[in-house]
Amino acid sequence: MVNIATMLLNDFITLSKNNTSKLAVLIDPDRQQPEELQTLVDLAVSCGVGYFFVGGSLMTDVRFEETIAFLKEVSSIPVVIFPGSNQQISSTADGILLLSMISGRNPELLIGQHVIAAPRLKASGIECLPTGYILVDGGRPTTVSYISNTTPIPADKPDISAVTAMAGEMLGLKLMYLDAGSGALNPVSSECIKKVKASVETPVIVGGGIRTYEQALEAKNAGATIVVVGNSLEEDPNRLLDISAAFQPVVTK
Ligand code: 1GP
Repeated sequence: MVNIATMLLNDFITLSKNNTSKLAVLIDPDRQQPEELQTLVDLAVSCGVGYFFVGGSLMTDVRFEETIAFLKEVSSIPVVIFPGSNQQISSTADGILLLSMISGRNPELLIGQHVIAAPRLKASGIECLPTGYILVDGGRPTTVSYISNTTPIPADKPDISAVTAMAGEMLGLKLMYLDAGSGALNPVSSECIKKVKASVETPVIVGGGIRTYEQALEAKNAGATIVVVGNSLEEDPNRLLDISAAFQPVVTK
């Protein structure tokens, strides 16, 4: 039997090899109003969104499970956990980004939390997508920079992000996630995305501070395999109509 999480990883790899991209909508159950979730799902389905990412930094267990169950019930868009803590594990999801925060030097986020989570992860049966999580300075402190107690990589030092990703790949990580942090003032630059993409074979996920069609298109054109948008859609789900247009196939006559 092919495990769905393996299928996800293979999908990401295929997208990356073909230099194509998909949009992921990040849902933070603590910030998403339950009554608006159905609207967002309907929009996501009609806009061809590739993935739902579910996670957050300050999450209650009940809302987490409820949100994943709801998403699985009402759509066939794959649900991927983007965990903010070792408590955010659910076998109902299709996969989990097992994040090692390789931009930082906090041992808890490099390996400590993973050791705590490992027995639950194994018992849950969910397959893990080993991901190098690279936090890049987004112009202001974010929840993730504060909670993780790490220093983001300077935005104007893309070479540091690139060699960090290289080391992560050499350690066996299968995906790289370049994140400016939720609500960042400035998204990760296209120069940084290009350098990381050129330095590794892995798919590259990019998020943090992407609020517009132009920013999404820029990340996509720089080589992002998955572009993640969260905050902007919490403010106005209808922005998805505009942002998702960056991922529509180009029609040529
Ligand atoms: C944050 O990459 C995600 O970890 C998405 O960021 O909420 O700013 O879109 P936004």
